[in-house]
Amino acid sequence: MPMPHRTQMQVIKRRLTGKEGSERVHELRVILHELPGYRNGPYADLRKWVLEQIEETHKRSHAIQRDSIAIRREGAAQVALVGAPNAGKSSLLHALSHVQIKIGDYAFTTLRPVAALTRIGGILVQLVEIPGLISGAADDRGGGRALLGVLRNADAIVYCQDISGPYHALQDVRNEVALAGIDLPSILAATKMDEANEGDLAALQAAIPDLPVVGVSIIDDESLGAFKEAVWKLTGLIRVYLRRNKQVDEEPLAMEPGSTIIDVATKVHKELASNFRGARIWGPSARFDGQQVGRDHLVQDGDSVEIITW
Ligand SMILES: Nc1nc2c(ncn2[C@@H]2O[C@H](COP(=O)(O)OP(=O)(O)OP(=O)(O)O)[C@@H](O)[C@H]2O)c(=O)[nH]1
Ligand SMILES: [Mg+2]
Repeated sequence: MPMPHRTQMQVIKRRLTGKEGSERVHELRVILHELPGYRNGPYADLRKWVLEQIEETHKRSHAIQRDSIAIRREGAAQVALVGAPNAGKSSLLHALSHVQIKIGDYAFTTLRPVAALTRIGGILVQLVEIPGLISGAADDRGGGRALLGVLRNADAIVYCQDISGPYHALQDVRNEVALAGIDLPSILAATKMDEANEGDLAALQAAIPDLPVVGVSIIDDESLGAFKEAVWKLTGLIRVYLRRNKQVDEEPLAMEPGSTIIDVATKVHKELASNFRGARIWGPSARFDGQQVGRDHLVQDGDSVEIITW
């Protein structure tokens, strides 16, 4: 004999307290399964109520998702590609990673942020295309608030501008980013450079003097390489290569700016740091190859380090 339906309702509500989204839907389905399957009467009403709750929970979680889009952070840094529709953001993302993404010769081909990993000098950096930032985005036009929310979490911005296109759309986008109070290290990628005329790049730099401009074309590998290096510089991170048994590791470590030798040792292994006796260094921060340095020596991008232990 099932318990009285009024008590049952209380029990159900208690079971649902604090549960939202898929967790709530799961619990509701379990409840539905447990309820006696009467077609009429209070238990039928209860079943109906549970079914409605499932529906409503779905609706609610979709509404929440529309307002905030989550991009899972991966890699050593997250760099956003931002620009007017059709500027070539997806094309860059595609050229620099293995992501399958729609590319179209029209505005708003991409509707939601898309993330992809690219390897720069052995370190993975996450690129995120932020599409559809239009005038009024900061006031949530075109779902702009959620898009700006993703942008706010990035470490840096690459603005994209079609080298042959008008500049005003980019100015609109920058305006929205400024209105949203987002201020991140930024550069400007002049895209589709294979279609540029002489003087275009200089004209763009003159029109937008506050952002360093780097030209890029997806059909020119050299320009893609230079673009990646510019993205790396933008992250501010430092690549440090370890030397072990006279061999230099192929994969560098990504260190925060201001890191010292002991930070490098700690990143490799806590034990290496606690047994630290000294280090030898090669590269930009070394006065000469193999210079002996102490734990507080500041490393620079491109250094290689041999840690000496007790
Ligand atoms: N010639 C040339 N065309 C390019 C280059 N990069 C992109 N395009 C073209 O520019 C158009 C737009 O490219 P997308 O990558 O879809 O642009 P998007 O900025 O992602 O556009 P939305 O997602 O609509 O905001 C497509 O027709 C691409 O083929 C390039 O380096 N050279
Ligand atoms: Mg796109």
